[in-house]
This record gives sequence, C-alpha cells and structure tokens, in this order.
Amino acid sequence: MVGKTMLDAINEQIKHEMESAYIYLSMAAYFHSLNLDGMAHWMRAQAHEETIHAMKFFDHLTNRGASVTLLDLKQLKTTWKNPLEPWKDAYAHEKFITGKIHGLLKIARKENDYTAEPLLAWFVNEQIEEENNTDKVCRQLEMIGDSKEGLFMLDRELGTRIFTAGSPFDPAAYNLVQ
Ligand code: OFO
Repeated sequence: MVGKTMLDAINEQIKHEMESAYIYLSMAAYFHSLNLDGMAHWMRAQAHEETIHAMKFFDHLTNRGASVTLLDLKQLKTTWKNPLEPWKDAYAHEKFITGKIHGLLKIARKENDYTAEPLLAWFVNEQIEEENNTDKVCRQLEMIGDSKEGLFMLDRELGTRIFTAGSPFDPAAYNLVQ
C-alpha cells in the first residue's frame, strides 16, 4: 500500500519525467533546425530515456495496487539563441529533477516506505549521470567557443550515442537495459 503523500508525490514525478521527455524532444527539434543532427539524435535518445523513467514510476505504483493519475504537462520553451543554451537548460533541468528525487526519498524515509527506497536509490544514482552528461557538453561547448569545426566534431560525437532500451511502454524490454 502506498501512502497518500507518496502517491501524490510519485504522480507528480511521473509528470516531471514526461516533461523532461518533452523538453528533450523540443531540443531535438531545435537541433534538427540547425542541421546539428548528432545533437538532435542525442536529445531524441534522451527523450526516450525520460519516458522510461516516467514508466518506472508508473509501474511502481501499478505494481503496488495504487492508481496512476496523469497530470497536465507544463508549456515548454521551443527555441534557443545558440547551441549552448539548450545544454545549459538541460543541466539546470537535471539539477531540478535531482532535487525532486531527493524530496521523494525524504518522504519515503519519513513515511517508512521501505518498498519505494530501492527504486529511489536507483534514481539518485541515475541523476549523477544525468547531471554529468549535460554539464560535460556545456563545458565542451564553452571550450569550443566560436569554432565551427569544433562544433561539428562534437555534433558528430554526440550522434554516436547508442541507446538500446526497448519500447518505454514494455517493462520486459526496458528492464533489460539499466
Ligand atoms: Fe529523468 O532524468 Fe533526466 O530529467
């Protein structure tokens, strides 16, 4: 049984993860418009990963007999001034999500929800990677400055991201890839 406070907080987190997917998809569209298809590819893979994050919480509630309530998604930014800006926004967004995960863990500890803790511990670790990935690209872009050559090289590298998880809506597929 999931307590009311935890239930509301997880439903809220499903919304945040789906908003993350939407934000990254919006960034993918922006990078496609600049013909930076490597960055767009990275963002599309990230949108996929965020949908899996949402579904991990969705399945957690469903498997515990609690009901999922899908909340309205927030209106998003759809354009940026230069290729660095979306990466900065992505890093800021990941720090925001880390705060939300820590908040969920606080609720779990306060309410003695030991069942939620392993899932939240997975997300605490995942957020280290999420912040690091986006921050690293920000720092690389800052190093590159106005060099078009550097930008195209980084774009090519980001285009090699491999994301082998199956459909975000099939737990049997996505559970194989952590
Ligand atoms: Fe779901 O980790 Fe990014 O937002």
